[in-house]
Amino acid sequence: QINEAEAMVFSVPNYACQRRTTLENHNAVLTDALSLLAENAELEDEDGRGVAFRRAAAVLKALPKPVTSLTQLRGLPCLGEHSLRVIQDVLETGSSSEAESTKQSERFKALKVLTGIFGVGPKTAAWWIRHGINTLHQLRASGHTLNRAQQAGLEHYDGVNRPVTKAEADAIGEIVETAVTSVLPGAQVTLTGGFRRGKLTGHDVDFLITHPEEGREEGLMPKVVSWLESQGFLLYQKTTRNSYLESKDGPARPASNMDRFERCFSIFKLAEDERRETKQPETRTDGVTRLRASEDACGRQPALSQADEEPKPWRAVRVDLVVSPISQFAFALLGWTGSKLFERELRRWAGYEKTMSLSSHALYDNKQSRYLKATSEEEIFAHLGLEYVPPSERNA
Ligand code: 8DG
Ligand code: MN
Ligand code: MN
Repeated sequence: QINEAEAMVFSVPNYACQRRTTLENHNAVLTDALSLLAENAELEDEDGRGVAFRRAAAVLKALPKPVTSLTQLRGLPCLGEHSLRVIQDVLETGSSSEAESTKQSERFKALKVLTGIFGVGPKTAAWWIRHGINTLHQLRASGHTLNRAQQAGLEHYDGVNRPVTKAEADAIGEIVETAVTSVLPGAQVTLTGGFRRGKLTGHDVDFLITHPEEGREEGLMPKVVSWLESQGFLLYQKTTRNSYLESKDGPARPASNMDRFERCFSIFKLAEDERRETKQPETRTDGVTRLRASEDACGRQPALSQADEEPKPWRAVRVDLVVSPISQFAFALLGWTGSKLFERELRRWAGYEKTMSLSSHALYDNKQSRYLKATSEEEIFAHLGLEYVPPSERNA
């Protein structure tokens, strides 16, 4: 039994970018419950509520020990009434009844399945549900028109929704490296996103591409994509041109948090022999494990039907590619490393505490009316008056 009077009272700074959040989480049950409620809010297109739950979860992720009583949380930032109720429920009963009932609800399940299709957001999913579509089967049967991204998303649903391992990310990294240096020798590829933060799995693989000579990176993406396509590595790709406007005294201030780099959202075709890992039976999204043809106990060729196709010798992997000029590289690297909440908190800190505007392109000081240059992430943190937080400690 833990004596409440002896239990330590935690202290945590207000902004996630002031904290060191590693992958070691002493309060996973609490943060899983809050994260699920955040996900549900996001699926319901209620981003404000989503952020509130994400902030609360991030505070608990930063704690050095498991929470044992509510009194330890007194004075902590970002813990609203609703989040505290969820925490209390978990502390008293071992689980959150709200998170559990959300997880079981038909609407949550339908929203999750439908937004699991690449190219489908909460609004489209909600519209389909209103029209009686709750499953992939119902969607396929409905004859609804799907755009190109959604068609690819539906076709490669299992692959896109299966976690990507670090080994797979490294294999994709080698392919991207080969593609990039083939079309522009000297160009550099950097792994960003969750894998740069040390995560062992991810929902996609993120890369940032640049060249040490300013301007040499221009027009690089279409060439990289053509190379990848010619080698049969792409199942889907959509490339967006750089729309970032240069003004005479520096880059124009971006209108929103969306950046304007040349980028490519893609689905890679990764061959089994390029995955550098021990092969395991494939797990279907319905949780049924099926054996590979070679593992059929009786040595029979398994019958091919629509429901049980031959296992593929490759898997689909979501990959994001971004090209940045070297002058903006540090900002792009910081912006694409995440976590999403850490990024949001950096921008909030910059705006509210420093009267600065931070984007993946630049840092603008609104008081001095000028851009603050940086060639490393360390310099950006210094401009912001923050202690440097390495990628592995940005897992807020
Ligand atoms: P995961 O894939 O393992 O699930 O996690 P992740 O790598 O942290 O998430 P992500 O969704 O791949 O996002 C990685 C980073 O990229 C994150 O910090 C947010 C950033 N990012 C986007 N889209 C955009 C965008 O349009 N503009 C900018 N500036 N950043 C973006 O995902
Ligand atoms: Mn990612
Ligand atoms: Mn991504």
